[in-house]
Amino acid sequence: MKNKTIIVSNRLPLNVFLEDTGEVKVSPSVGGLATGMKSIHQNSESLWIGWAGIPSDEIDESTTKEIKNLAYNENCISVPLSEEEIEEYYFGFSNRVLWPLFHYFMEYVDYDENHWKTYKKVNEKFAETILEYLDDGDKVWVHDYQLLLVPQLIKEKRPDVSVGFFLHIPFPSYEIFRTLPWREEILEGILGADLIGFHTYDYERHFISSVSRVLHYDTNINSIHAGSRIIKVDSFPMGIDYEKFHQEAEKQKNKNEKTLLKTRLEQNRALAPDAKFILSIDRLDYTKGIAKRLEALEYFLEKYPEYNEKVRLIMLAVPSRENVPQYQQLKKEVDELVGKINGKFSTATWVPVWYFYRSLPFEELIELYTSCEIAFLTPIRDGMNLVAKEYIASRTDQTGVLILSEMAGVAQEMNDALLINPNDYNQMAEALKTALEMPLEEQISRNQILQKRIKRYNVEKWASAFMEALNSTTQLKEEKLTRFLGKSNFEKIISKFKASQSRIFLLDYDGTLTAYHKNPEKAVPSYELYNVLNQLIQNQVEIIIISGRDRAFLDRHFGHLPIQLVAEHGVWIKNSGSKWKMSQNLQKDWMESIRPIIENFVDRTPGSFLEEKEYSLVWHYRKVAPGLRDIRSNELSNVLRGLLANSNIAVMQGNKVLEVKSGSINKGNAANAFLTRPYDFIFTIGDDWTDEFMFQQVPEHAVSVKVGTTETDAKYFVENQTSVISLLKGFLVE
Ligand code: GDG
Repeated sequence: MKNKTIIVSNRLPLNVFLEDTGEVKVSPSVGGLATGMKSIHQNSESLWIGWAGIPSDEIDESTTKEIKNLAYNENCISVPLSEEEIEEYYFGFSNRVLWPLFHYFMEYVDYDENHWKTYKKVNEKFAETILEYLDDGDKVWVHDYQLLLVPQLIKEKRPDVSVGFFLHIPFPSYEIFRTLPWREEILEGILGADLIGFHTYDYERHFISSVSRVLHYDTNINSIHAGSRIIKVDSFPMGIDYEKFHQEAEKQKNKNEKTLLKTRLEQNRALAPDAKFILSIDRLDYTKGIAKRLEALEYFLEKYPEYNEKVRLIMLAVPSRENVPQYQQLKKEVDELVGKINGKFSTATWVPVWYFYRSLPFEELIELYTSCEIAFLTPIRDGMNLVAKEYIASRTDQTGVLILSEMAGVAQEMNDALLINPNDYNQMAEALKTALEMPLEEQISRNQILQKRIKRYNVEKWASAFMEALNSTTQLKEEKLTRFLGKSNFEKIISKFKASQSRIFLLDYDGTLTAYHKNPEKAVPSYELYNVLNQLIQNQVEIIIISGRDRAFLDRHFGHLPIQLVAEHGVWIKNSGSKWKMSQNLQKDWMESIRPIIENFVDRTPGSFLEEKEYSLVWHYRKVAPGLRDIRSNELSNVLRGLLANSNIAVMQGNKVLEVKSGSINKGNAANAFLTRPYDFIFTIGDDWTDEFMFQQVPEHAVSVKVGTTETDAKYFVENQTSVISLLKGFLVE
């Protein structure tokens, strides 16, 4: 059987109707997501998991079964949810916490511990259903803010499965996100995915910043290192089914029979042929800026009275989330504003706002798109805003002006629209005037550019780009798997170890034999570590600890053992029972001039400090705020490299440290100093950039192991520091 893709969203792409007779009717819905996924449905087997839209306690068992069967015919699996679950998971946590918070409406957020519990429970329910239908080799693509915990719930049970997650709404900045009481769980939930997609780079950036600040994971431009896993983060601006909109608009041009809406629109046009229609379409949602849009229109009509009777706002507000108090309040506010504006400006032959509070069939939606000379879309925040793309796609003659909020994700792709700040009435009023007066040639030239992009990067491209990116994370994983030092790779190594006569282990200390600690003095060896080192020694293993630490620290913790020590990356060497020796003649005079530069960075960078070793200076910046961390470490590294360009002093970037020291000193040279005898088993392990010198310089037959999953010259890798001791113990098994 072909591998399948499991698509998961809160709602199934189905309309389920219960007839008065009790008969159930199911028809596929034609929303943007369903269209986008069509190609994935067709190219591979696919299953869609979600709620069918009817609370399970409102229907009897046989109806539930019937819905299930009918949904299955459409390749859909329905997750039954009770009225209470919908109330608390969907209207509660999703739409009274996540939706307002992620759209920066903090004052609307209503935390309720029970709603959170139900959110978790429903996410678990979704995950259980997915796991039930999941076969080896399947991929899972989870959608949107109602299901943030699902990726992790899948990954925990099935780490082998590739999971993608796409967020359709904005991801807010860290300063907003950090206020969420369950911020860690939410982030960990999303991070169960191998690929996380957003509409824009800004949302991606905000997400990565929250992960690094809340969870302290290492992050890169578009990847996150969470323990052993590398998670890809990227932006995929969602497109529309361009041809569907364009063709319907084209079809309507040549059609004789008209809908009532179209007839009325034309009659109005005939009454005032030079008046223009301004379109506004959204779900009635406080994020869409509907009230401010009306106020901007009022301001415009006052400021430019010559446009009275020359414009009409046709406003379609689709009922949405009527159970949530803020939506009821907004409905009232909009009703009142429309009444106020119409009352204030209407004449015997003209009403400035035509207001529809309902949803329209697709055909009429297109009629609105094609009949209105201007689209006035002014969300306060919007993940993307597909209406903007649909309006442009429907303008077959390429006329029309799009006024668009710069706060909508779509604005980043639509520079040729008139971009406005939805909080600036004056700018919005001026944009209306510009739009009303814009020459046709300019409208056409702007729309040509817009159409070209929307046509090319349509919803199918969006879905396939996401799936391709998810597939490439899978390939990456497979490639990595061959170098992972798991059971099978270790078996090969241990047989060589057992057969060997002379054995040497070159071990890094921080991040390898012990975990990092905010205070380096507290990163001390555990009892377990001493134990395993002692046993290795008894097994005729020669042990060398090669560290960046100073002599005193290594003496304090390892001086009593019959092992050899290397301090300061190779400046000092100590054979067991002897004194410390310098590995070569080193200069110190450069330190005088470099010290004040680093001290200056310490003063300017809270959380950083300078460690002075005998022959090196180390700037530690682990505790510096992420973001500032990268800026300052790059800056200092550039300054120092510039100053030291013609000397043999090198600047080395370690794990959250910058070390300045003699260029000929590195762990590779230090390791080689011990490899004078022909050892038949050489083992070396380290976690850091500085350990790469060892991996590069040890002989070909050596077993080199990197701790962590970043790029390395080592032959193998283990997931993290916690697996190192058990790896070493593996050599002790008889
Ligand atoms: C979320 C994010 C993001 C509207 N009225 C009617 C109707 N519609 C259709 C439109 C459009 C869709 O609904 C609305 O999509 P938007 O993107 O504008 O907004 P949200 O519903 O808030 O969607 C948003 C989106 O997810 C996708 O990721 O862009 O930012 O908030 O397709 O055509 N369709 C019909 N009758 C109507 O009356 N038939």
